[in-house]
Amino acid sequence: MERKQMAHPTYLTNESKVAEFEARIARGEKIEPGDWMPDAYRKQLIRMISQHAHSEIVGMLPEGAWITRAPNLRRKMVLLAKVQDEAGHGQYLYHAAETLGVTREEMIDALLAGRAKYASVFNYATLGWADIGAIGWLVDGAAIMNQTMLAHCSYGPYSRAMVRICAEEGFHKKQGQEMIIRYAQGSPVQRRMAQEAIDRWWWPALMMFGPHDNESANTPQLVRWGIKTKTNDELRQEFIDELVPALRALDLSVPDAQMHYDETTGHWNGSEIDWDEFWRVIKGDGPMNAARLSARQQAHEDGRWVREAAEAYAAKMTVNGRAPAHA
Ligand code: FAQ
Repeated sequence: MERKQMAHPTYLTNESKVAEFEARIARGEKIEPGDWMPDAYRKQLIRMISQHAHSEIVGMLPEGAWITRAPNLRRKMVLLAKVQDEAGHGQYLYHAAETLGVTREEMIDALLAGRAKYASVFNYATLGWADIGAIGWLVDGAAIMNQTMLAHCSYGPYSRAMVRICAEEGFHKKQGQEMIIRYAQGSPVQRRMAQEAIDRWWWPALMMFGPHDNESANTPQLVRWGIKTKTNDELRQEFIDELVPALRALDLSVPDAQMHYDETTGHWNGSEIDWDEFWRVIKGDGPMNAARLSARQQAHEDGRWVREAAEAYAAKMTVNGRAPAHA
């Protein structure tokens, strides 16, 4: 389909450009990289997409720790494929952010210097094998809820990346759910493993959706510009309403004694998230923040020779105008 020409005559005032930009969003048109956009829209997208990319990359660490300890070949292959998928998601997202004018080096530097945020959930430890199942079902499940919404966002490259990522995340969630179902129906030890994993990951998964709407500084602008079409609390409630009955059907529980079904609203309601813990983890003081950052710094250092080799190869290509001959 032919896209609308977005070049703006220079006589247009900023307000009229914003009005036209917002009218495009209201008509459901996608904003594409070369199109005019308010600075704040560009900044919000760079912030969100780069944080999202970092989350995919750091998110490989808790699960990656179990690749060598997977209990059988099938589980090992599935886990390897999943972790590899997350690396791919990080790549799509860094590319999507680059279309907005930020460089990959700037984003990676911010992550490695500890200036960039990434999803708080990845600052918790995977203490048992069933945590791999709980991450798939709860963490990927929460990520999908948020990303299904983002697949409809107003920025073309981000929304298209989300379509692809959600298709893969769907399998991630299913493998985790299948694992927990198996263990819930298995031996008493397996049931205990599954319950302990749910207990560990329930609250961090709920925190993934971000602060309550009245504390969420970015939501009004993101909703106004069609980046978010649902709020943090709306998505968190959808997640709770899906997960609580599904876990109860397996005779598993969530670690919240207050969790109950409210007949009048038709929703499951529990107790309040520990917001002090949430902000502490985001500010760098979670159980695994230091370990995650140093693992990424080490990986970057270990990859230095690859970057240098690629640069040397590219420089030689530029000098000769053709690929260097292989000895
Ligand atoms: N963790 O004003 P709001 C995955 C920050 S992908 C850390 O409400 P907003 C795949 C927030 O950035 C998971 N920081 O912010 C996978 C803001 O800080 P800033 C990642 C958080 O943007 C699965 C401040 O708090 N998904 O899991 C968190 O409106 C398994 C105020 O918050 C995405 O990134 C948090 N939980 O809403 C991989 C999706 N919550 O920048 C491996 C895209 C809030 O102003 C294994 N992002 N903050 O200094 C989003 O949808 C949104 O950015 C939210 C936050 C919903 C995360």
